Amino acid sequence: MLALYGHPFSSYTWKALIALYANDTPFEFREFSEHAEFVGQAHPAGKFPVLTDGGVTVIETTAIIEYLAVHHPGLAPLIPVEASVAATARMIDRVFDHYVMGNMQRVVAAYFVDKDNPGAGGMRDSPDPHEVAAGKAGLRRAYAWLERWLEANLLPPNVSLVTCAAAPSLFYADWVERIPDDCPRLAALRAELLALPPVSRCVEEARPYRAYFPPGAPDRD
Ligand SMILES: N[C@@H](CCC(=O)N[C@@H](CS)C(=O)NCC(=O)O)C(=O)O
Repeated sequence: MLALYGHPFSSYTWKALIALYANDTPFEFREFSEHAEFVGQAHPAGKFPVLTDGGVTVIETTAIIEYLAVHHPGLAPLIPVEASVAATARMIDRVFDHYVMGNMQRVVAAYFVDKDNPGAGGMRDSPDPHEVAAGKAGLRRAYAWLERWLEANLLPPNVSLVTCAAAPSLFYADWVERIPDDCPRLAALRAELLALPPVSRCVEEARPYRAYFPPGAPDRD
């Protein structure tokens, strides 16, 4: 039996959940805080989600999705079958993780006393302005790159690694730095992704926790 250790409001937990929900893969959800020692040992930085499959432990969401595609395949081909499309999916997955999720997390972390250990030191009275500005600038640059890429390229069809990475990163990044009007393709992609059943399920399950979003969750979505 599969088990996923994570939190319903965590963007990277969504990344794994979308893959599991898309294929109706049976699994047990375990709140990471109730298994803090296990998660702390399982990942080199104590990060979640963590997937277990019997005696196998898989960390890092991209690897979790690759693992699910191999060992628990379903109707949604999480990794596109054609090798060149799969290579593109992996490239775009990296772009969303590093430059959208990464910069969104940088802004959020600016609100924590200990940004490397968010759960430990509590919240600052005011966020570190340099970190907020740098994270937002990084997001604007990533948005512009993605808009140009979407103008010239097609995303893999169906729910794939790209969907899993793009949906949570665009969902939360837009809360931190709104996708500007000159990125209409990216804004449309965010709306399309949020309408997908496995993604809207994550949005609804996370709704009760919105008050905890450090920069303040906007009254939409
Ligand atoms: N590269 C990791 C990133 C995971 C990650 O950043 N998880 C966040 C939750 S969304 C986390 O564990 N934060 C708590 C911490 O850093 O202590 C992955 O793809 O799984």
